[in-house]
Amino acid sequence: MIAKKMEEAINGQINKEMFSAYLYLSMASWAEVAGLKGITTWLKVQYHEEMMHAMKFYEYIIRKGGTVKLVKIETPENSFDSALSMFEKVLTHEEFVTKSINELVDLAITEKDHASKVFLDWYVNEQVEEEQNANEIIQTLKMIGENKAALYLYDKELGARTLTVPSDFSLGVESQLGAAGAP
Ligand code: OFO
Repeated sequence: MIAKKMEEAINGQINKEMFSAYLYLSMASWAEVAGLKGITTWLKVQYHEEMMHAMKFYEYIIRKGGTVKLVKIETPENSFDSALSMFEKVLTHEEFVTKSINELVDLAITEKDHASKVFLDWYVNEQVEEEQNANEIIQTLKMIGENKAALYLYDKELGARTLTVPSDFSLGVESQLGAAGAP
């Protein structure tokens, strides 16, 4: 059984992960209209990753005999000044998510909920990667500056990102991730 406090906190995190998916899909639509095809692909992959993050939490609550409670998702921003300012917002958002994951870990520790602590470790590691990805893209976009040819090439490079998580979660994300060999 999962403690009520932890169940509530994880339900809150499901909403944050789904908002992340919503935000990245919104950013993808802006990039698509701006002609940044590679960045669009990168963000759509990120959208799917965020849905996977939400579904991992969903399945954890169910496995622990808890109740999933979905609430309204906030409206994401849909207009950005440039690719650089958009990725700066990605980083700010991921820092916010990291803080939220850390708070869940703190709760697991104070509640002596070892199962949740072990489960949350996956997200702690994932957040290191999320922030690193955003940071690297920001650094590169800063170097590119106003150089349109360089932006064209970098956009192509970002478009090589492929989806390594399932987009159909109906069979349960853990089993599909196992089959796909993903973390
Ligand atoms: Fe779920 O890691 Fe990004 O938000």
